[in-house]
Amino acid sequence: MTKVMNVAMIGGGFMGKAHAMAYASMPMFFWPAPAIPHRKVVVDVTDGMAEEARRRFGFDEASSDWRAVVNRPDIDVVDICTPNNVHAEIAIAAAKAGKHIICEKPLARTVEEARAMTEAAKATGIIHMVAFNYRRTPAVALAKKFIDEGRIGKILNFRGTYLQDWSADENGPLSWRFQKKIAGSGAVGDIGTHVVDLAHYLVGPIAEVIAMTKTYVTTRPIQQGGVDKLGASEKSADVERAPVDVDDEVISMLRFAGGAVGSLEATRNAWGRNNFITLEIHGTKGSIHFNYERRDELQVMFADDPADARGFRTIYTGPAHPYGGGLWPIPGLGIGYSETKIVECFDFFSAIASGKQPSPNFEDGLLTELVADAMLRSGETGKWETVS
Ligand code: SOE
Repeated sequence: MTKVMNVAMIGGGFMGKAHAMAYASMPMFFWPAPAIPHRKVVVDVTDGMAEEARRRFGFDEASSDWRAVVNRPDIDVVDICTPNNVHAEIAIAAAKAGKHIICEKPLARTVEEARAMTEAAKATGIIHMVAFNYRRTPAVALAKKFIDEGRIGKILNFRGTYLQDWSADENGPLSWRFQKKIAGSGAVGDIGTHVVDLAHYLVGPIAEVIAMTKTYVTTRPIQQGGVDKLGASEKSADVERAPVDVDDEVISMLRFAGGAVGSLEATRNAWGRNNFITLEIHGTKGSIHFNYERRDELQVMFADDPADARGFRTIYTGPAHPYGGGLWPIPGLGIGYSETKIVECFDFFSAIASGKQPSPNFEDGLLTELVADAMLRSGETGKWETVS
């Protein structure tokens, strides 16, 4: 009989929605499931918010006391879907209580916090994972398969972008994502780390970076209410403004430990770009291109194709590709954000069932944090910074 595991989800916002949906759906896609996640308790800031999240996301219980919840003997998994400032405190408490942990990205605000979380997790032998979901897109996993099989040869160059526009309007509110004490950094931590995670997954560790960081919107209207307001909601030109103390953009060059070179750009201020995660990877025997806005597709060029047939081909992911057995039976039916979260959930519970750490785990999250930190340092010094 497939084991039922009780989940305590801390945070009932946008990410809470994505994770709750994945808990409900994962066994419907991947059957037999590695475990059945049971939505036991959801925690939010107030009792009222927690109760609303309970009803909406289908949990048995609601609470506003995460400390009590992570120490409950009937909880198997702690899921951290909060803003970044409480990741470390919750994860360390959950690790000490012996709970398996899935934590939203970025792992932490700083390298110090990420290191403390990693040490706590390793000390108690729990399974731990960071929710960098984009590597769970079947087309990205297919790119990884081609690279691992040597189909595009030795990797020479990686180009990664993550462009959005939800913060381009200067009257968008000063949410926690623009406050260093809560977020740690801006575009670097929020979305640049997704690209770093993809670069680590596909190419290998980044050893050195040089980066420019820039803040375009230096003050924003003070946010009314505590909810994470992404994008268009409640823009206001006539409320008091307060300073933004994080970056709006990062542009970085990369040197990989394995010899490849690369670049990364990330901003949430690029009008017209919604979730524009692009990867282009050149190897000695071919190239790969991926754009998340067309996430069913992987474009691949194999240099050993006959000269008159050379060019990028488009592969629509489906049953023949990674995770295809669990997802939809025909290519092109449509992979979405939800599917990436369902696959992430499957990989997390598979890791618990097998007792083997998944990737990215907290150690991988710490490595990503080290790269982000080097980019932020380089943004100040203007020099190449070693990832250490
Ligand atoms: C905002 O930039 C955000 O919600 C990120 O925090 C997520 O990680 C990304 O997947 C979608 O956009």
